[in-house]
Amino acid sequence: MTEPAPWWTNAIFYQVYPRSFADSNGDGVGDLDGIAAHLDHLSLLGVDAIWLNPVMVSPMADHGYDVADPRDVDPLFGDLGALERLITAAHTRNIRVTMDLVPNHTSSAHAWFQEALAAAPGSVARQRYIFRDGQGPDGAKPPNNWVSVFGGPAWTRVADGQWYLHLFDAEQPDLNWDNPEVFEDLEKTLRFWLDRGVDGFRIDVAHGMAKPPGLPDMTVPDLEMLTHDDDDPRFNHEGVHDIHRSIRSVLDDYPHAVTIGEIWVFDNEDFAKYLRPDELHIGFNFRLVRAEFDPASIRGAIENALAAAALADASPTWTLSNHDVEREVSRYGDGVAGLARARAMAMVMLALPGAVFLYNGEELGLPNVELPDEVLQDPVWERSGHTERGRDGCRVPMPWSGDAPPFGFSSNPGTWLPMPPEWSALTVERQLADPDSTLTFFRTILQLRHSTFHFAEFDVEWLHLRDDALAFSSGGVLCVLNAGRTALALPAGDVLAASAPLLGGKLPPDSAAWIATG
Ligand code: TEU
Repeated sequence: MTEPAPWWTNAIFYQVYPRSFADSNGDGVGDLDGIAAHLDHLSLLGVDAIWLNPVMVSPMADHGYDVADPRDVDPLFGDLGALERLITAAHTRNIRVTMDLVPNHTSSAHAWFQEALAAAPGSVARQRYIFRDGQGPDGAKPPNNWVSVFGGPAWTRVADGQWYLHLFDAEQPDLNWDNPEVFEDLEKTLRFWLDRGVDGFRIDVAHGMAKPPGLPDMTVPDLEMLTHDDDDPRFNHEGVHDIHRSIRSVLDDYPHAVTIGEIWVFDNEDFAKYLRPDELHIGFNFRLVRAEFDPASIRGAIENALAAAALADASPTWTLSNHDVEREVSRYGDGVAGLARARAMAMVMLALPGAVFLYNGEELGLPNVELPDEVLQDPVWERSGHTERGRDGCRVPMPWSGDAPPFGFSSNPGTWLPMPPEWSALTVERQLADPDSTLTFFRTILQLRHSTFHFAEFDVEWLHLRDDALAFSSGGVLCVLNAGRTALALPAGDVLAASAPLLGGKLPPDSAAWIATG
């Protein structure tokens, strides 16, 4: 008998950015009890799992990606009890809970880093991080020319003259993964959460961690920030695969749990290495996020993502947005066209075999928000010398109900990021009552994905209708996207759903439809 496919194979994951989902205690920041109180929303959507961004103890220099204690919950979000209640409540609804894990770096407030600062150069405490002497006669120049992903140098000098490496904020020192203590500690963290019932981890910067011996200079040190290039020596070093093998050896004790790598690697063979049978289960493929609203670009992204996963015999994954990228409504042009295209792309994504990741607010058609300078919080804003606005615009809290901010997100009008008054038209409450809303649309297509698609393999068959259209079938459904300027005649068949009303039986521009093929 063949083993049944693991639960995550074609699962719908819903990413909850805890700061922005729901605030239960009126401090203006979302929290764990807030999430637990809104599980109805997730049941209504019919999602299979939550991916929870970091909720561990953190000074929040990078909103939780700077972890000071990886085995406890930050009081801003609640406590361990609140997390356990959330896991139990989600499980009762058949929703699994996966958590973020941040193995590349810690917070500078972590006890290890504080110990390292107090210790002498060359000490055991310093060897948990990447401390080096500087260059030049007095060591006043950084050890190499690496830049931080958030802008500025990737090195910060400490009082005794040594420098430490941080690929992100200065408050996120990179761990030294050549030191066995680092994995020993991660193993404790993995078991700590798995023993509390979590169903797996999204692994932050899964292509980071290992650093090339000798830390050679970058050839393009002025790499535009927040871009990803496969020739970048800061990431995707061969040694990272041993780390993933060690992580997997622990996960194999918990066969219900999944590991999902955040892998900003674009070469298909390099990407597939992360998904070998003894490494990660699945990995984020970011090609669809990068694709233009253009049939050739979208098809290229899909074909490459399928090919990369197939090389490792792993499930493909699909995502259009997350807490790091501009929301797709805005990427596709904002306004009416941006929303129409985002809805159409949701149908493209949900017609594909593999695991799908939705980001909270995507189901409401939220656009990115242009925030005023004085409220920006992403470290990118400061570190880039105010040249990059950062990622706050895609992290504005969820509008739940009512006619004015904070729209039921909090009892406190001083939400951590301000909410636009015009979101009164986009609240969950308003959209639930409207049969034509984006939320109703998402409920329909998510339900159809569960009931109608029969994905046996990760096969996609392409059909050419018109140069400005995309058409493929998978799991017994044909998906047609019209990216052109004129209405498109649809192939014969039962139209199961469309992202916009058909015009005399034709598919309007900037929309998509699903047709039953058997
Ligand atoms: O992101 C890793 C990463 O490479 C990001 O720099 C990403 O490229 C950028 O945000 C633009 O898309 C992860 C987390 O998702 C991010 O939120 C953290 O800030 C970062 O790691 C550091 O932990």
